[in-house]
Amino acid sequence: MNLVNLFMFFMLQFILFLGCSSSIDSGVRLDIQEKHVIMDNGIVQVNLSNPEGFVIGIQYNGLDNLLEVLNPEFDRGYWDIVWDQGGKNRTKKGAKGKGRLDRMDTTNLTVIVKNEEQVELSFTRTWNFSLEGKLAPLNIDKRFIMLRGSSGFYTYAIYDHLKEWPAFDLDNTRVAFKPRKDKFNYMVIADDRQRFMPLPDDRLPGRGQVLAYPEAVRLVDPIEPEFKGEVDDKYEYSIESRSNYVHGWISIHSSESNGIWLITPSYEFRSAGPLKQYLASHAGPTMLSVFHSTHYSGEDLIMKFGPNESWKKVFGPIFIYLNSMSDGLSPIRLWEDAKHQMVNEIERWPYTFPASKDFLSSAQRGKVEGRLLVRDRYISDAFVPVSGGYVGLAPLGDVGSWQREYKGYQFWTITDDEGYFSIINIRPGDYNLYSWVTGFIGDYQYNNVINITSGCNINVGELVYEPPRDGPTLWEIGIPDRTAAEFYVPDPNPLYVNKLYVNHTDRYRQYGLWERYADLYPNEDLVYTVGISDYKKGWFFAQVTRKKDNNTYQGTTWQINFNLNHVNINGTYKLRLALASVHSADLQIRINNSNATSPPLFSSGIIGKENTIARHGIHGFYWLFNIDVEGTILVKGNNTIFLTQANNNGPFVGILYDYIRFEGPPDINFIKDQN
Ligand SMILES: *[C@@H]1O[C@H](CO)[C@@H](O)[C@H](O)[C@H]1NC(C)=O
Ligand SMILES: *[C@@H]1O[C@H](CO)[C@@H](O)[C@H](O)[C@H]1NC(C)=O
Ligand SMILES: *[C@@H]1O[C@H](CO)[C@@H](O)[C@H](O)[C@H]1NC(C)=O
Ligand SMILES: *[C@@H]1O[C@H](CO)[C@@H](O)[C@H](O)[C@H]1NC(C)=O
Ligand SMILES: *[C@@H]1O[C@H](CO)[C@@H](O)[C@H](O)[C@H]1NC(C)=O
Ligand SMILES: *[C@@H]1O[C@H](CO)[C@@H](O)[C@H](O)[C@H]1NC(C)=O
Ligand SMILES: *[C@@H]1O[C@H](CO)[C@@H](O)[C@H](O)[C@H]1NC(C)=O
Ligand SMILES: *[C@@H]1O[C@H](CO)[C@@H](O)[C@H](O)[C@H]1NC(C)=O
Ligand SMILES: *[C@@H]1O[C@H](CO)[C@@H](O)[C@H](O)[C@H]1NC(C)=O
Ligand SMILES: *[C@@H]1O[C@H](CO)[C@@H](O)[C@H](O)[C@H]1NC(C)=O
Ligand SMILES: *[C@@H]1O[C@H](CO)[C@@H](O)[C@H](O)[C@H]1NC(C)=O
Ligand SMILES: CC(=O)N[C@H]1CO[C@H](CO)[C@@H](O)[C@@H]1O
Repeated sequence: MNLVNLFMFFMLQFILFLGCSSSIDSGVRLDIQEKHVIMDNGIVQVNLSNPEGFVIGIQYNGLDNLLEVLNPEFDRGYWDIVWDQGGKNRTKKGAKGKGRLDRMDTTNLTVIVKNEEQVELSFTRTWNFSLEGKLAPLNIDKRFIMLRGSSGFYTYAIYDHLKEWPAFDLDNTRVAFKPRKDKFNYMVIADDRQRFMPLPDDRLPGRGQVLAYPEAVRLVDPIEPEFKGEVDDKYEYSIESRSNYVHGWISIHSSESNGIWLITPSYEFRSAGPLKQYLASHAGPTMLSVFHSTHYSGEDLIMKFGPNESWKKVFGPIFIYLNSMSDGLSPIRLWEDAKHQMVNEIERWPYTFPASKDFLSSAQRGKVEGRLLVRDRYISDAFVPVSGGYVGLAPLGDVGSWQREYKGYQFWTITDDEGYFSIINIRPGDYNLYSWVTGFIGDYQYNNVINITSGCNINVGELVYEPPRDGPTLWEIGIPDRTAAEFYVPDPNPLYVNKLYVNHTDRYRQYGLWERYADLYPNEDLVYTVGISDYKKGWFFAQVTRKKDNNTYQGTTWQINFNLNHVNINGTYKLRLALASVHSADLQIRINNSNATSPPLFSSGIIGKENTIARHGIHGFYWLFNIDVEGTILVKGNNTIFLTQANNNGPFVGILYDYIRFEGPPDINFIKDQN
């Protein structure tokens, strides 16, 4: 770095610093009016409606309001739930029924903390039986916190369902912010996922043309001509929980830039573990912190509460962070600054300042540590330390149940190079310990229940994961990594491009790839020959239906050809099918039998409601099928496995494979040699 660059660097740091806290530090002030309440620390001023608890204004850096002033006050910054009555009383059936949207407007404001260092407000509403069928049977407590010298504010909420209250379903819950569209034009959700965004107006009839579903719009006459011809679809911007710590918007105009960011320092309160995908930011401009949803999952993730079931959960706190720059240089530095702030917030987790007794401090939480080894005897007899494996505590359940779990909290970490892990800040309670390891199939679960108490430090010692395995690998297709990303992902139809994902590692996020299968395989289905085909090119990432001219769809049958030099007719072979996602798929497997109406060796029945294909996901839920193949149906020489996806009900039906393995019969000599 030469001197000029060094000087520029310090100038930028200085300007950023100025932008964040240039005002006089006068502590936090609170001004309660009849219809609204203002929290103000001299840096940020937040205006909330009283008593509904909507964020109606964020004043910052000389801007009167960062939120969309054209929207009604309830549609700028708010918590919401989508819910329905439980069991037979549900009015909208299934994942397609949207439930009822409730913006969680509250009826009572209480000042919890008020001093120069901190203000904490509580907006509550209390349920009783006179509200049955009208409001979700929940007591709601929405909190807003402002700290001295802080360039932003926090929000969290406590949902409480009492035991004697009626059954109900909770489909979705989140916090939403709508920054103003005349300012915020550049969206950042990751280092390699950021772009100038179209306006909401561009999506309207005349400017936008709705594609296969309303969320996907082709921009035919956008206000900014540079977006013409692109597809805008919020699902192209979803993020896995494990990567969803900060995202937001920058206003890039002339010399002045502001950033507004959602920082989520922990995903302990989000449903369904590290791999669950959530919406984040998208055209609007919209900025969401989603805690629970059915996206990429379906009905299994409708939260269901039965009669006589009590439940209480704390969502958040999350931090709404604001930053600014006035030097006219690269505004992308606001993203770098937001990431620094994210690191600060993660380091301070669990926060010390929230006043609710339901949010637990670090001292009230416990710790689990140990070491994870993997042993797959047909690869190596050794106990191999797992590097980069996910280890987590989640409520009690079966193997792999964490991916469908939503009522409790989950605490995950990643093993180091030697396999050691340490999970800190776990809320007291009973948990199972779960894990999965990239490169190996299946799920690990520790035998014992782990009882976390305040201040506990439990060492579970060395845990050994022995993945499902009966015999040596005869052949395999793909990588066991719970995604279909390693397979062939086609280029999009030139009519449906999002320029962000051209030449991008996430090329699967393009719209309409499901139609590319029929372009590549107009009549004959995919045939894969072991030893000759390359799965990176020869295995289409999704087994989708094929559209015919008359707007009907066909199921498809893929073939895997493989050669056996000898067959043990007395032995049992094993076909392992790991799936990365399914949607209304009916998978039938036949071996050396091309008659698609004859009884299959294996049939899944119709499974999955994940809607991953339409949502441009590369995975949904993880599925593993282990199928016995008797040696008597195999032949020396060429054999064929027929994979039929029989359901032809529309374009979004199908299967994303993760990994396929064919194992020989257990090798007696092999086992003897090893022991
Ligand atoms: C807060 O919002 C209300 C309603 O829009 C408005 O009347 C009031 O002036 C705002 N207060 C401040 C300090 O911006
Ligand atoms: C509002 O909250 C305060 C403090 O908790 C309580 O005294 C008051 O009764 C509540 N009012 C209503 C209408 O619930
Ligand atoms: C039940 O809730 C309604 C609406 O908030 C309220 O008007 C009513 O007073 C409540 N009834 C009781 C018994 O608390
Ligand atoms: C359905 O609603 C009725 C009337 O409110 C109630 O008595 C019944 O318990 C509810 N059933 C379920 C399954 O929640
Ligand atoms: C709910 O609790 C009541 C009272 O304890 C009991 O009579 C009823 O059977 C319970 N219902 C269910 C579905 O457990
Ligand atoms: C876990 O510990 C708590 C507190 O000591 C206790 O109440 C609970 O019964 C324990 N659970 C189990 C399964 O041991
Ligand atoms: C994509 O990458 C190729 C090869 O690196 C390059 O030739 C092409 O111009 C790139 N396309 C775009 C749109 O960036
Ligand atoms: C659609 O066309 C296919 C042949 O491409 C034919 O088998 C099928 O019967 C047709 N379906 C309808 C509903 O016309
Ligand atoms: C299969 O089992 C039969 C009866 O036990 C035996 O006679 C035959 O040798 C076995 N064949 C092979 C290939 O192991
Ligand atoms: C296919 O299997 C069905 C059901 O087993 C049978 O009725 C039919 O004759 C078979 N077709 C052929 C060509 O073998
Ligand atoms: C077996 O399959 C291979 C690869 O597809 C092919 O080259 C060979 O001709 C086949 N042999 C027989 C006997 O069909
Ligand atoms: C013994 C047997 O049925 N072999 C069949 C295995 O599958 C291939 C492909 O359908 C057939 O050609 C073989 O005859």
